Amino acid sequence: MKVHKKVTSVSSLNGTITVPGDKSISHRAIMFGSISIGKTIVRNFLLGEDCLSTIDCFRKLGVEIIQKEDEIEIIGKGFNALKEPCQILDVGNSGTTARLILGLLSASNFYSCLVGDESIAKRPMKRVTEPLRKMGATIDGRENGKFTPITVRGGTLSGITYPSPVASAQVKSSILLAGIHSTGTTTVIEPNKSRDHTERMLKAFGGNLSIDGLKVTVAGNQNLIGTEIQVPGDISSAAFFLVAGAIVPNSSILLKDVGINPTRTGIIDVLINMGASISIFNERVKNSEPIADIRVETSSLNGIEISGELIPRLIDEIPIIALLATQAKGITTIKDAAELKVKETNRIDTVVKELSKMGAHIKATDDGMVIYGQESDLKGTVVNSHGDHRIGMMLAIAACISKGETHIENYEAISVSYPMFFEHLDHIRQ
Ligand code: SPQ
Repeated sequence: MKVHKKVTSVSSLNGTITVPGDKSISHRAIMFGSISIGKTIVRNFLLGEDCLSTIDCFRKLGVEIIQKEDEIEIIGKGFNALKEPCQILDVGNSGTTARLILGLLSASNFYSCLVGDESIAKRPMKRVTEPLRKMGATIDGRENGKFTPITVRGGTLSGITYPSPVASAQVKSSILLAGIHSTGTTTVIEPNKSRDHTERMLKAFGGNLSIDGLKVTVAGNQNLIGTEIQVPGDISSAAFFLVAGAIVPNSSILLKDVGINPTRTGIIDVLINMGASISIFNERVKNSEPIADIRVETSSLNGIEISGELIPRLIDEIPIIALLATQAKGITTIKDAAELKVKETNRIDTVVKELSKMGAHIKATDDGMVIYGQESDLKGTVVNSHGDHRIGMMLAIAACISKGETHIENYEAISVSYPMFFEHLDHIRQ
């Protein structure tokens, strides 16, 4: 057997966890700090591999970034001080780094080349290279800019109005980051609302934008000012323990300081709609991002339909929601989620394949999956994350309610977003 992690069933999960900083916000804090003038301090930064790739890329662009554990200091000298990198920019496994940085590189006054790992090489980049070319960017890449490696010859861009075919925060953010360094105004119109951390952070760094429903507009040639950012706990990491608390018998878990931005809280809506015992309290706002403490207890659950505008609000939580649905009474249907096919893995295929190995009754559809809950008990076996952090964590929680031992191959992928995941699980397991 390859290197694997053994996880056995638990009798209950009890205790308090402070999940690590939000991945989306950590990436953006480095990027905004790097293009602003003055010092930026980022506290509770996520030290996951993806966000470390973002730091590495901006260091290669000449930005001074000092790391003291999870506090990051960025000495910003403004967008125009970014330098032509003499090395290739390697985004590792991070789609967010790749797509957002392409917006900035397109408006730069230099040449750059971007690569990533095997998974990144399969992820669609045309969704950003196409609108950036419309703004005037000179971009080349494998299959004419559809995939990495991608090269960019930066230059002067003009603002555009772009109706995005997908509800994607990465597409929206890439165009807005190019837009604030273009001439004229730039507008992105989404089919459904995706996470709005870029919009909130632009304001925190002194930038201007206007939001009208699904339409976001920024003025060109903006100068940003460094600031202090406190990163909230990542609700996408908390989701694994929210589900664990609901499905493991005799459990009660308190999750502290979790980001509850409404563009990310689809998982809470799903838990409530399925009948979970969950309470949200101590609500407050830091750096224009709302946070709260959340308690979840063992619950009796019912299957539901999950579709439409809810999907972008929980897209990264669908693997763990699929596990949740195996423990609910009746059928859960997930629709309108074809975007799952272009994540770190094809998450429709990997979720169905791995949960089926454990005995779940689950079927893939074109744009989601159907889960027949409570049809059989899950059993431990050899499963595989396929190099996808969210699949790895979902399988570890599945192992907690499965008979016997589960062996998770490629579990190391979890360090992309939650390096302390197994320590936190051990801390509350009984
Ligand atoms: O960064 P990456 O690899 O794309 O990470 C994922 C994840 O599961 O952590 C997606 F696979 O999150 C994306 C998310 O799905 C992070 C993100 C962001 O920070 O803007 C937005 C979402 O992607 P998209 O394509 O819908 O914009």
